[in-house]
Order: sequence, then C-alpha cells, then structure tokens
Amino acid sequence: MNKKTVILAFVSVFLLSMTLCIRFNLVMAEDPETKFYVDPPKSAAWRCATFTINLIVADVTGLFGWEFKLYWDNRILNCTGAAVYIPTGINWEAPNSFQAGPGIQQNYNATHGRYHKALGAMPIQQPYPKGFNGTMVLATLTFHCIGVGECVLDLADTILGDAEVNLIPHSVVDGYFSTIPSIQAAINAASPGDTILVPSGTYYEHVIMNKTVSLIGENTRTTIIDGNGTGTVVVLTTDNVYISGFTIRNGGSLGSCGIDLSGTAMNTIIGNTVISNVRGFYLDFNSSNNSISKNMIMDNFQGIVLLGSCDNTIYHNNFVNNTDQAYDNGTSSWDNGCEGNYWSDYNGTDLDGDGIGNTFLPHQGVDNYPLMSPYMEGDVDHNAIVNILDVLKVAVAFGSTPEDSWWNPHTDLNEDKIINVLDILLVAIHFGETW
Ligand SMILES: [Ca+2]
Ligand SMILES: [Ca+2]
Ligand SMILES: [Ca+2]
Ligand SMILES: [Ca+2]
Repeated sequence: MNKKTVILAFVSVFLLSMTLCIRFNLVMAEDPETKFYVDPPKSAAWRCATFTINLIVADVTGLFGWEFKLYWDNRILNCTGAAVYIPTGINWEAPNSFQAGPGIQQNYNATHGRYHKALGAMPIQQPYPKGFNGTMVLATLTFHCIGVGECVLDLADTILGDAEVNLIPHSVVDGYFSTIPSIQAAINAASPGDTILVPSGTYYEHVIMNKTVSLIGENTRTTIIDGNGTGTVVVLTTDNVYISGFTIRNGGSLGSCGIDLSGTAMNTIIGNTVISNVRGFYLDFNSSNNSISKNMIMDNFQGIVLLGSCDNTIYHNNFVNNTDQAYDNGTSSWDNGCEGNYWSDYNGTDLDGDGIGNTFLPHQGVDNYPLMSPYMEGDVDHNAIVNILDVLKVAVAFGSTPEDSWWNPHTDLNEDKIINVLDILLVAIHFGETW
C-alpha cells in the first residue's frame, strides 16, 4: 500500500462513518424511543372467557399527563372493567392529579366500543408534582369474549405531555384479539409444555393431541368433547400428554374410540368421564407406561381394550355398564398395590370390611383389588360416603410410613408413602360427599 492509497482509504472510512451517523440520526428522529403499546400484542380467549390487556408507556421522560382512546369490536368483546394507575413513588395521588374522560363506552357506535381516559398531574398543589420517568402500565382493561372472530385493539389519539405542555414524541402499537375457536386450535397454537385450560362448554370436535401439552377442562360434567357420532373423539399421537376434567363422548362406529392411546407412552388420563363410545379407551402393542385413573368409564360397548400393551397402570376408575367392561392380553397393573377399580358387575364379597372385595378374583381377569363401591376421592373405606369414619382411619395411621406397624396404605390418599396432614386434607375437602 503506498501513501496515496492509505490516505484514500482513511477518507473513504471517514465518509462512510459520516453517512452512517447521518442515517442513524434520521432513524432516531423517525422512531422516538418512547413507546405506547398494548400488551400482550396478541390476545386470545375462549368464547365466554375473560382476559385483560395492559396499556404500557415505555422509556418515557417527564410524563406529566396522558390521554388515549382504545377501540374494539363490540360484537366480539365486552369491556367489563378498567383500572388506571398513578405513577408510584411520586406525588400524583389525589388531589395532586385529576382524571377525565367517559371511560368505558361499550356501545360507542354500532360496531365499536371505546375506552377514553385522561390522567394529569396538577401543579397547583405543594409539593409540586414531578414528571414520571421510566416504564409503567397506565391502565388495565378487562374484556369478556362474547363472540367468535378477531379484531384490532386500536389505540388511537394518544397524547403524552410533559410539565411544560410539550408533546412527548412516541410510537404507538395496537393490540390484536382473536377468539380461540376450538380445542384443536388451542393445541395447534400451544408450545410443548403448555397447559391449556378449557372452559365449560360442548365442543363438537375430533381432537388430535400431537404435542406434549396438558389439557384441563374446567369441570368434568360440563366440559364436553363430543365426537358427534363419528370417528375417534381424542387421539394421542405423542407421549407425555396430560388430560383431565373432560367428558369425552359419542365416538363413531366400529373401531373408533373415546380416547385412543395407540403407539404412545407416559400419558396421564385422570378424572375424566368417557361415555357412549364404541371403545372407551384403546391401547395397542406399541403403547406402554400410561396412567389411567379416577375416570368414569361408562355405557361404552367396550370400556377399555389393551391389545398387547404393557406396563400401564389402571386403578381408581369406575367401570359402569359397559357391555364388555375390559380386555387386556398384555402386562399392565390394575391396582396400586392395595386398591383397584370399581366394577358395576362385581358381585364378590368384602370379608374384612376394608372396602376391597375378597372373592371371585381377579375380577374380569385383571383386578385383584376391586372396590366395593364407586371410587370417590376421600372415601378411605369405599362405602360411597366421605364421613368421620374416613377421617378416623387416616387419624389412626397418622405419622406412619410403610415401615411402621400402624401404616395403612389405604389412608395414603396422595400416594406419597407418608400419612400426614395432606391426607387428612384430602378427606376434609370431600367431607360429606356421597356417591
Ligand atoms: Ca391505532
Ligand atoms: Ca376386603
Ligand atoms: Ca367412607
Ligand atoms: Ca400421604
């Protein structure tokens, strides 16, 4: 490199830096650092469910007052509540500040609701209020989803002012809402590990559980997945799925199921009602290590079919009035070591009064510990009522572990190998319940 080339190179670098600086400044001017936005940017809720959004101002300096409007589609959303926050740590508290604006107007016009609010500091009081620096939630709005669809949560006419009545430049970002139309849509939108809470309602769907998620219904009796008489209602195509709190019903004709766990492992199906299907549950030779408990399996042609499936645990279920209650030609466990399932067709006798049948075993060729009455949480002695006798049984075994002489596995209701206050609580929560 000769001297001339070196100088030229320096000049080029200098010019390039200048150009970048000018460009950078221009970008800064167009894009103020103060941001006013809806959080989260995308909201979703089931129909009839409630959700909230925050209106956030970020990286503001000298905020002395604000005003904004937020519009939504009033055929999809009903705004049910609003809270306005005063900056903490500085003396904007009344009477040092004022609020103005009509607030929530659900029927602002034929298609839109509107929230319009202003908050300002009042410099007439001493000590003189300071402007707010930083990031804060200005307001929280609560919505009830009343329709199916999607709409912009349109933040408009925003004003941020400082103590000298200057406008504070800021960018504005709207929010967006969409109704969750189905359980399948919620699963499709979920990430592995998510928990999906499904509100009460009847969902006429065929659900494919193709992600490791937890699917939890609001109430077993009122959160219903209905196959509408066709196909399998719920199919698992992956492992480690958790399903609880649903009624799963009306699968289709021959070969279809309420819940099909074929080819999957380590799933937990707990506390559901599986009713009026050809097969309630189906597990094939490629499925193993699944846990099926506390389910009501009722009025199916076949309650549960395990075809060459192994190492599953199936206990504390109620098998009621299925034409064929159960079939298992593999190697699975139908008890937890001392308690099995309730069977509406079990006619054996309980010889020692512990609530577990002692004759005609194993029932259905599988269950060595059939319960004498339908399984209910907290019912230690399986007599279809949770009362003081159940409490007393836990009390007698209190403090014990399996090594102790007074250990009673029937009283270990949460199955953690110790009888303590948690077991007492499990009885107390259900105290007075009858089948
Ligand atoms: Ca807007
Ligand atoms: Ca017994
Ligand atoms: Ca009892
Ligand atoms: Ca316990």
